[in-house]
Amino acid sequence: MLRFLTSGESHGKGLTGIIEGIPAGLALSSSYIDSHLKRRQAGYGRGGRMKIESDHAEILSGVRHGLTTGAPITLWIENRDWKNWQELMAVEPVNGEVKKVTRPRPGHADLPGALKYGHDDIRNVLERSSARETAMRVALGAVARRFLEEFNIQIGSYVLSIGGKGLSSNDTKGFWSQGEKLLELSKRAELSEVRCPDEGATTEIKRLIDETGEEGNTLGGVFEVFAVGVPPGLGSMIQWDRRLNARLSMAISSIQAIKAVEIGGGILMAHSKGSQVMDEIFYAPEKGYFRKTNFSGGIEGGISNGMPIIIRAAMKPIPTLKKPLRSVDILTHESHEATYERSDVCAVPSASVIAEAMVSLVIADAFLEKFGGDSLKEVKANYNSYISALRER
Ligand code: EPS
Repeated sequence: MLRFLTSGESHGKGLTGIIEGIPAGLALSSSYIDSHLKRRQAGYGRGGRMKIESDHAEILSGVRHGLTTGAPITLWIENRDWKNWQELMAVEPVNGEVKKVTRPRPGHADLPGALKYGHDDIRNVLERSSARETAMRVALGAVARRFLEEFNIQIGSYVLSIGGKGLSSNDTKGFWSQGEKLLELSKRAELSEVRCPDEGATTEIKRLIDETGEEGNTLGGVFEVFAVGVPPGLGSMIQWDRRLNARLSMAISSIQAIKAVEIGGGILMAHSKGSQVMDEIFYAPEKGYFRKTNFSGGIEGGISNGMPIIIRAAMKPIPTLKKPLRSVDILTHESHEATYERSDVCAVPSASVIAEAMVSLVIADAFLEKFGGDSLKEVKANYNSYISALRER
């Protein structure tokens, strides 16, 4: 129902995104999108690039007089750094030799990308594999989020740990069934430089980031992302690719450097007995069916069950190391240290904001599949009729 594409290189002129399927009549402004772009750019441990960029999304189509028209929405984010890369990244052929990147970074797309596309200059790979692209994902995700807000669906996140320091899912599992508590954790995370809701953990993590940066090393970490207010009935058990958990896992796992995704209790459930982690079902006339725990993470049989959706993801350390690892030059096959230009020590806080964007896009897509319509008014009518029918069940 909702399709989107991004394009653009890390040090090219900028990033373009197109999203199609957002109904007509939704209020949308670039300042709203920019507020989420700003959240992605924050985070202790980012490198010099973030001091150069100050992301702004220009809306090029699909919005007129502040409201969506139903047409594809095109967004544009300029790369401020492009001015320093104009010759290296020129579209037209340039005179003279351009310095090639030939020493792939272990853990990066560099080598497999160069082999796959037949490049002898790894720049042709790294420019697109770069996480710069996620600026556009966050912009497109903000459009989806704006749509979901109309239905009181709220998406948030918080970092649990970085480099093994901080919190674990044991500290948050008691909150998974309580939407208000999750929103509170996410609000607290906004105040932390590493998006961790715990002050002590924030201090400890910042210290670790400093020490690791001094060593020329990098860090990964774990975050949780959630959606509160999702009605029961999104996704389906009838086909593998319609299962909501599968769609969310793919979306999160597509974020650069993400190596694991868990839904709700995830791996913890594999170490427990059934009676400990199946969320027992209760009913109260004023709120319908409900659970007191949420190990299923709001999804059973690939379908949302009305409880908060909880996802945990693990990001590996950034593969660009100031103190480079051993590699092989792809032109000479000689052993060399991997290339290093500039990088971040840690980008886990940004990754949690990017995951919010991906969750917004997937949930908006599943929502439109269930309640689809060409105008916001039509979607609202479909949604309201389903919700009233649910109350009678
Ligand atoms: C990135 C490397 C760094 C990051 C960049 C992602 O950029 P540079 O090579 O220009 O120093 O800062 O992230 C962003 C530009 C961004 O907007 O998040 C990489 O290799 O993935």
